[in-house]
Amino acid sequence: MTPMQSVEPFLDSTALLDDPVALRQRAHELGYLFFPDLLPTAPILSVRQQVLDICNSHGWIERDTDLSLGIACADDQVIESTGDPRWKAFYDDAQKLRDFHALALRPEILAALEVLFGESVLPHPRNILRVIFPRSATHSTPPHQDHFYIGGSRDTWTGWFPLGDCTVELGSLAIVTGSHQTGFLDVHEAQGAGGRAVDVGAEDTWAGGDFHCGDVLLLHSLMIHQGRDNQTDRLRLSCDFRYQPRSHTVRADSLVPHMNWLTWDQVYAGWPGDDPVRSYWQDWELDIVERQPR
Ligand SMILES: O=C(O)CCC(=O)C(=O)O
Repeated sequence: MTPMQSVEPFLDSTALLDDPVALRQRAHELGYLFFPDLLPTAPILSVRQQVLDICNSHGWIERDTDLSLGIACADDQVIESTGDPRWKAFYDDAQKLRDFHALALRPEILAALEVLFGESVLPHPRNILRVIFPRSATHSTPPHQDHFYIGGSRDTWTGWFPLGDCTVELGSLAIVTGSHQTGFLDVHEAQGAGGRAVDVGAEDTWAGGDFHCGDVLLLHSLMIHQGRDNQTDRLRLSCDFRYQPRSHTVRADSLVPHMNWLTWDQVYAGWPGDDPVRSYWQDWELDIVERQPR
């Protein structure tokens, strides 16, 4: 984790949800919107339990412990960014969880984004789950801008929230307040999710803190942010969901399952045929562009 000299608490924007002009002004100034308790806890905790069940079936949970605590097995680690085949085996199972994908479509999140965008929302179906092992500090997500990975409209926003309570020690998310105004920055190779980082200034002011289950952080695609080190003995579970105004350009790879290891048919194989969470974007008129070689 890149050291952070000064970390302020997130500013609560809940009161602005009834005031589109003020909400957009806040989003423009800060590059993020924080909504404590935006989501009910029950659907989040249900997904948490389903993910932990999969973690357990892959041998990632310490024996004879309460599964709901997510205590990681003490003598092993599986890290997404290292190319460990055990990560792919786990992730293919997790991507098939219907309730995980349904979380990205929660009406509370879409309503907030509709106020922000002033138009209908395109939730990208490429939903991302992160499971961060303890003792993996060298692989904490480095400072980056999501636009590098998402492309398409710069007015794309990420919804980040943990599956359960997430203290700073468990490794919550931190952001450089206002950094979206610096534009799209050069990247260099780095360890951790994504494998690329941007430089941050030693004097930059960060925002961060503990997350309670149900808190949601929305951040602009140019906002610099990083994962904090997991200093506990537990797995840190979190979601990254992406959203953009529906009339804006979207890159084709934002519409396929994250990592592109599975097809939608494979993801949906065990879901009811008429489930509204399946292929919900297929009949929308979208401006889709192909990814250009870097
Ligand atoms: O959860 C994390 O550690 C960081 C995730 C993130 O920043 C991202 O996927 O863009």
